[in-house]
Amino acid sequence: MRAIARAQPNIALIKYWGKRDPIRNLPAVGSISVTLSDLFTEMDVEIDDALNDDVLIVNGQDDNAMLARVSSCLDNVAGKDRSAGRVTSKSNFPIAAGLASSAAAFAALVVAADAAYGQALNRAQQASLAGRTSGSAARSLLGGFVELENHRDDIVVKSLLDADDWPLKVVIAITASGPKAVSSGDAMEISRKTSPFYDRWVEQQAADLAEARVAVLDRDLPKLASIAEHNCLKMHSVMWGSRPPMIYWNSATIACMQSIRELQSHGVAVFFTIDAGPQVKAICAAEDEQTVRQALIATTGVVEVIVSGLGEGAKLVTA
Ligand code: 2P0
Repeated sequence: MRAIARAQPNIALIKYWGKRDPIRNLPAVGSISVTLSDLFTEMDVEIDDALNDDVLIVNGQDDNAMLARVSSCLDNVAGKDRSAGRVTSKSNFPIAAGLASSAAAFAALVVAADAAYGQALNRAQQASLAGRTSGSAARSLLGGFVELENHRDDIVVKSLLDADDWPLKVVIAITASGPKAVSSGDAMEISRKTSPFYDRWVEQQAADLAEARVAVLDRDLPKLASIAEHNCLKMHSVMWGSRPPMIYWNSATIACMQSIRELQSHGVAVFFTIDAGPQVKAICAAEDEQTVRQALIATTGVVEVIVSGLGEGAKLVTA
């Protein structure tokens, strides 16, 4: 009747941007990500027959804005006839700031709800249900390097490499805190409906996925860097070409990209990726972590730097 699960956010190296079916939340494209180890969200789901409606508490406060998505996720796991649940969420990192907090939250929620409501789902079913609420959440069900494949009526997540097989570091430069102006889900739909670059983006994704998949399996950092930066900037070009345009960057975002270019020109194996927010994620070999961290801390406008290794998929903490 009560279960707690923990999940880590994931950072896409080949991005999910766009929905082919907004009702079932099926993505227009596949994606490849790394699951982090040091940032996490814990979801505590307690079934309570005394409650008339679900309750959501996020980091100690009632959260009515997210409640509808949480309830719909619980419905997906346990059916609409289920008892109401009290859901308590805690994260050790800023939420709604482009750090994939919804991915960690809904991955953990599905795993906790599955145990609390006694559904005994397998990992593939959990990933599919997490993806219905938040496309990127499906990837946090697995650890290390994960590919999300688009199948006819569903998504399928696969592990490409475990975290220990290629223990890269992710150095995250926080350039602004606070929630974003346009949610990723809304921004994707604006892109699909208005960006002249959207169709080309979707068309080219299979080739980007193939190139990145080989780079991951070969543990080839320069090759992965080249395709990941290309794919990231292409996604942002789709947003910039939308009406209204969506620009998630600030001046520090660009300064961080320049710092990373500078490191690359000195032979440091590092690359950047940026999601629907102003933060910059630098991915590098473990031995370059300190160099990359110092360069980003010294970059104008960077408020904080968080470093994470790669970690495991979502798991139950207690049942
Ligand atoms: C990604 N993002 O692949 C991309 C890159 C943001 C930029 O997946 O609408 O919050 O809930 O399915 O999962 C963020 O999207 O979107 C995202 P919904 P979600 O990580």
